Amino acid sequence: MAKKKLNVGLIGYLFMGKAHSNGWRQASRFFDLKRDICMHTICGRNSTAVEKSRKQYGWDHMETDWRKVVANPEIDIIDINTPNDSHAEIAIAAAKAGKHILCEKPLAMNVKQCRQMLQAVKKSKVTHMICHNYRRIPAIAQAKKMIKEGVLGEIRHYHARYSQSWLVDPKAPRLWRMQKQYAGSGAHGDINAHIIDLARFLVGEFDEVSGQMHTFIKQRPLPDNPKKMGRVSVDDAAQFIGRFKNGALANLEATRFATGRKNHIHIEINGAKGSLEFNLEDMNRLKYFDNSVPLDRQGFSDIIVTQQNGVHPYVGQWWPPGHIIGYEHTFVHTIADFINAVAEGKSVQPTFEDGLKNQQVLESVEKSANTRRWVKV
Ligand code: SOE
Repeated sequence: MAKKKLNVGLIGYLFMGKAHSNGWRQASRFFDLKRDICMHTICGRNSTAVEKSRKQYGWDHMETDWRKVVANPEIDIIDINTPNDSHAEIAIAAAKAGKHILCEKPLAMNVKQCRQMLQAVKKSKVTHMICHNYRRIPAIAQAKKMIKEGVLGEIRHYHARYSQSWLVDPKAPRLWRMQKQYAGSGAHGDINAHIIDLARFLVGEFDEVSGQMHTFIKQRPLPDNPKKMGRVSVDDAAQFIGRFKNGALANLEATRFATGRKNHIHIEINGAKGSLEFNLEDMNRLKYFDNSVPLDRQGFSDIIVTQQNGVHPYVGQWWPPGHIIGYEHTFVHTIADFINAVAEGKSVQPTFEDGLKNQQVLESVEKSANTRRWVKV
């Protein structure tokens, strides 16, 4: 019997719209899905650009008004890839219309909006997921498995840095990501959000934080009129230390000014029995230090996370051992798990509750930076 198909409406067609379109296209080709996916409608404000994306990414229909996609009874799933200030409005309307929702990070502009979104999806009993795609990097999923098995013992340190350099050039235009009214925050909500999510995924919940946020370049050329300058109203970099509820210590930094680092996540987790190290620029490897190895042969082993038959997570669905995968595969993994959760009426992490908890950490750091004191999350 043919599997019931799920019609998807994608809101937002730029970078994340492209990454998610690839995910919707590839998921059924590499994973056993419990439902067929129909790439029904792609939506964005610029009709010429959206039509070009519709053709290129392979969507059946295009729309310029997200409200029409949400109101369309044919649509089962709404995938939100718009600037942060519209996430809440779209998600709450989609939940009220009974749509299952995948939403890009950060979930919303603030904790208040996150609570409203969570309340709406719980009331509608729809499946809800925030797209923290890095949880589904095979090496990260492998790290989670090893930590869960107790391989590291009691965790003492989570040290993570997410570093980019796309704003080092003062001539880089002032996009929506640099305007508080559209983005909520800068590097903090955009990329600290990712390493905060991985901290919660791999180590546990935050208890208290102390942070600082900084804007290096305070004026930038406007995108549509480079002769005019506009104020940058968000952080270029955000750092914080913290304590987890389980006693581990946290040290996180997100920056768009790490000259030379294009999209670099470095994570090191130190436990009583061993350590793990991960580098997104070398994302198929996981470094592992086993403290039980005799002293004369100790060292970080270099696990290439590409084994098949479930030995390593996700990666076996693609190619034989050693044939590595990339950034775009993490969206395919996320969407495959989301579709199967929708099909089974189950919850799939990270949920909007994870998005709310992430926002609580983000806001606590911002409060600490503004008051220059420790803040309980
Ligand atoms: C920009 O910093 C960005 O596109 C983030 O918004 C994404 O979440 C990250 O995966 C890549 O960089």
